[in-house]
Amino acid sequence: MKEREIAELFALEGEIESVIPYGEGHINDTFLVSIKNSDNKYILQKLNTKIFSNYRGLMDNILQVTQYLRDIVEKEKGDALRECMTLVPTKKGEFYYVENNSCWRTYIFVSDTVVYQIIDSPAVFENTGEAFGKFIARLDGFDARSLCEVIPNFHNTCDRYLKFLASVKADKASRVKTAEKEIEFVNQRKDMISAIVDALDSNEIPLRVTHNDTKINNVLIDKNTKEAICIIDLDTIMPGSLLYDFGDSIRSGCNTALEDEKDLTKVNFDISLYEAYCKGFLKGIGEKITEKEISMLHLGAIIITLECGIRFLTDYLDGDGYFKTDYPEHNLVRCRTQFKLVKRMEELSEEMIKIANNCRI
Ligand code: ADP
Ligand code: GN1
Ligand code: MG
Repeated sequence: MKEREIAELFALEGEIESVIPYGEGHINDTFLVSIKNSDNKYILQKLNTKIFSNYRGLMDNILQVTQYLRDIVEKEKGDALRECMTLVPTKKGEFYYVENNSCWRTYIFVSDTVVYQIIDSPAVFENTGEAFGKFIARLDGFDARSLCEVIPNFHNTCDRYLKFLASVKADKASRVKTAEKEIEFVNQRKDMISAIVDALDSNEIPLRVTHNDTKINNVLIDKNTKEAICIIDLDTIMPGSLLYDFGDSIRSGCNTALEDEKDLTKVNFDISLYEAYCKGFLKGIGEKITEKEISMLHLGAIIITLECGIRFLTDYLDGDGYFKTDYPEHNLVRCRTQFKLVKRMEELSEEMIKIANNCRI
């Protein structure tokens, strides 16, 4: 069935006008559904079931978490339809539709919002930090054991490194010779790769319910107030470390260029944006963060950026089966931007530590 016919299966209010591709995600297929003579809109998504093979567990996680957050927002007299993702059931009353191993779902579209691919204002980034900090704080009381691990070892940087080494060895797509510098960059950093995994294993930092994909285009910003009102892309919510959540927003938001910018002179790390995000994040999470976590925030940013670069590089070496690509070197280009950011953050790490300390409340 085509996406329009799929959209017809959901309990939408009104008659469908159009269903068009939407967004810039690397994994799922997203469509905007417009309704005739109405401002109502919906987001229809086809999950990538090759990546999310346990899509039933994934949808169950989302249902539980969105319900939990909705209750909190309602208690705080907020506007749950704008501040929480709302799944629309099918006409048969199910929250997703499965056909030929494809899984489709529909959310209410939150209108009058924008997403940023590049952050151009510290105020917006501070608001983004506050929203993600609050997200983790709100889920502090949620029982992590009731969530399934959607992608096992998703942010296990050690495991990502081992998979990378295996891909280098296999050289499936005969691309190793075109990425020697990048491979060397990773190997030079093998000693820092385990820092977060070790801290979790030794209980120095807590395992929490985290988002795990906190890049800047996964938060909706109110067009008028510029507040970060709704956190989206909930597919990877599962137990994890807040250091990765903090770090992934920094990786994407402090980059002065796009993730796939070919001209590396345009790729820089904006430390004033780092400060803005720290301020917002620490305000949003309040007293739920531990001292140890604060002392490791800069490491969260460096390690997730390295991890993301390793993932792009591994996918390049494997022949591009995971991330959507537009041309053969796309993943290598993405990997290079990440490694440039890692290098800049390493140079700035003392300053990053000071900033986090000064921003504590
Ligand atoms: P992906 O997993 O592929 O990144 P997302 O769930 O992040 O997919 O959605 C892709 C884009 O669709 C987002 O960046 C955002 O622009 C838009 N979007 C998703 N959900 C909503 C929503 N409920 N309201 C408004 N826009 C949305
Ligand atoms: C993917 O779906 P999207 O585009 O928000 C990926 C993230 C990466 C990101 C890099 C499930 O996120 O882990 O950090 O690309 N999501 C998954 O841009 O692998
Ligand atoms: Mg997304």
